[in-house]
Amino acid sequence: MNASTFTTCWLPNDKQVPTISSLHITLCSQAKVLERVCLTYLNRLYNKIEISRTMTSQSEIIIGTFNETNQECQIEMELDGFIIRNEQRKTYVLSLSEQGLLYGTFHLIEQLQLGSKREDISVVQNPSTHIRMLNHWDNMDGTIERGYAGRSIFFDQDELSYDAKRIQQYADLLASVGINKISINNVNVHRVETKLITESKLRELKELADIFSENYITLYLSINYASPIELGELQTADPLDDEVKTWWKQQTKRIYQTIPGFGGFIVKADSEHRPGPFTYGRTHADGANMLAKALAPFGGNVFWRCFVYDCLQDWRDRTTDRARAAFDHFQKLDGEFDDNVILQIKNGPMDFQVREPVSPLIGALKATNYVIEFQVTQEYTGQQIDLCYLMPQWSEVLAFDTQIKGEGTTVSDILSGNVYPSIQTGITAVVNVGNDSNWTGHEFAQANLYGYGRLAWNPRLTARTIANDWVNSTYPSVNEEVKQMIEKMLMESWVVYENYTAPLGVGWMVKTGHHYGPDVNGYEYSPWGTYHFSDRDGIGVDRTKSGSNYVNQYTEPVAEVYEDMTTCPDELLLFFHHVPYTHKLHSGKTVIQHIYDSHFEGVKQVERLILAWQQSKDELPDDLYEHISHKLNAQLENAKEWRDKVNTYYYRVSGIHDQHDRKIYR
Ligand code: GCW
Repeated sequence: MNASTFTTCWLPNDKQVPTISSLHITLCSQAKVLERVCLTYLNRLYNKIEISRTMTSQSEIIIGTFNETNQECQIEMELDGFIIRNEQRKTYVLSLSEQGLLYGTFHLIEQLQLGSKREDISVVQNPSTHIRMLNHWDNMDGTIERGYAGRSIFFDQDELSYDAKRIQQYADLLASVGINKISINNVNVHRVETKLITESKLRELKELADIFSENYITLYLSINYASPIELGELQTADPLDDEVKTWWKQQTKRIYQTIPGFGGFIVKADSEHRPGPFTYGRTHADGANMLAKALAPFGGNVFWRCFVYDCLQDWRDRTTDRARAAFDHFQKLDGEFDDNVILQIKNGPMDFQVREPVSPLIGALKATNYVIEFQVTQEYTGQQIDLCYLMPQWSEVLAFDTQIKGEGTTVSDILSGNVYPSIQTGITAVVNVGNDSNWTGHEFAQANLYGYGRLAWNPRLTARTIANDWVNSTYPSVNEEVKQMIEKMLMESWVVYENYTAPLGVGWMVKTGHHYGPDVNGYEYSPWGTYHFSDRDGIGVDRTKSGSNYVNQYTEPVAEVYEDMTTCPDELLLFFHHVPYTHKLHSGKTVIQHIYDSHFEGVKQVERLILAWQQSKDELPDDLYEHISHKLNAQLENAKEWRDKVNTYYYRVSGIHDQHDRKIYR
């Protein structure tokens, strides 16, 4: 891997021509990272950078904590928040901590990159969430589970193998949007990866941990719940067994001896064939707390995933509903978890589909720490071949009103720790990065990585603001009109993707295994609990009182809204109800006509994206033009395949003609 073969994404790059003459920076803070960041990125915006350690009459930018700069902090600040203020032609970047100074410095760089005048920059920012994390699903053989951007940037051939320079740049990208925690290996911890917590591997990991920690990003590892057995040291992994407890305590102590700033463990237990406490008749609280107690003396945390469901379900069994599983397993354990256990809850009750309701577990846990888990990697949303900008989806999730404490109890309020104030909360996500030169496979998928960080920091930012900032920082030299076109492409893309894939919240219909492209009945008779129950009369899953009663996991009046077909939002209708094809939506269309219309429209929309892109050819760098054209053409093929398979399937089962008599294969 060659250090010069990757791009800097939204940070100023070395091709950029400096437009501003010179800049005098005074670094009152000793943090070495600040000097490096200024020299690397401000250097690309200014012809000449001078750095001094003490304030002089020349100082234009002064970076330091309130104490170091003798500036007053008049408002309440989070430790990692920052202030940028101008006084007598000097710009101060201020914080209570070095970490906050790094975020403030990156913010200043971004504002300058976006064209703001230094003297006009004035902000106070505090993050809404404490935990802003990324999870890699990288395997040590270099592959990435659900990765669509090349191979791992951390591992190869069962070894740790990375380009330190690239990792440093990655850490810069992440810190520039406020990410503060990272786990580097797949939650499915296989044989080789189980050894990551052993001594020789830990020594190798130390250097990697140091690169991240320079940017205030804490390193975590996914662990195998059955490690004591798999590493050949014990016969059991029973969390209540004294030998097991001692084993984990010793193992953890060794980890901290080698990597003092280690963050802790991510655990996927009793999920999709992974081992867990159920084997021993113990609860998930028993399992998580046992690990938490080993980590507690060192300040470490356990992220314990709630993606626990029966993946060996009999499709004939209509009493089991996978959507119920996380709530059924974890809600009853509320209050039983140690303080350093953080449950990790997927945003929806199923699995990162293009459209799902918000997981009812969010808000229902009142005395437990938790994070929501998003999927930046586009497993079910186009695999970084199809364009799908996910900020509109996540903003909707974060703004969802759970009504748990009356009207106005949004998901983001809960995750900010404002609803149950004493608990540690936040956001995590499965990342979309690999060793492709543009990091994310589809270059526009960088916007999902960037946007994830921005949204985790401030869930109230709009998807449009984030898209606008990303486009402007990433393509500073592209003309305004084209920038607006790219922004528009991003903003439409989620709905476009939804239009040509599974309709009205029913989900799945993907090819099995790799999950790209359509197979309407691919999962219909499988053990995975992912069905749409289409027959000649209708489609959808009855999750109301007359069905699985999943709706009852929501608080009133949310439950009632979903229970009642007349109030259930169209886009989630088939998630909650089984309806006849002739059922009329709020939009006035029948379900079957909606299926036809949205699938024809989805393909048209992709064609329009291609046309707009082609019309901008002259204004775009050749390599970017080619790269995106190639992706869009592949997306069009995929969209057509979805359109034709879904339309034909539903024409055949329903026998109902398209009102507009368009081409549906018989
Ligand atoms: O969506 C499913 C994926 C699995 C993944 C699992 C999980 C890491 O298909 O590949 O395993 O979710 O979240 O654990």
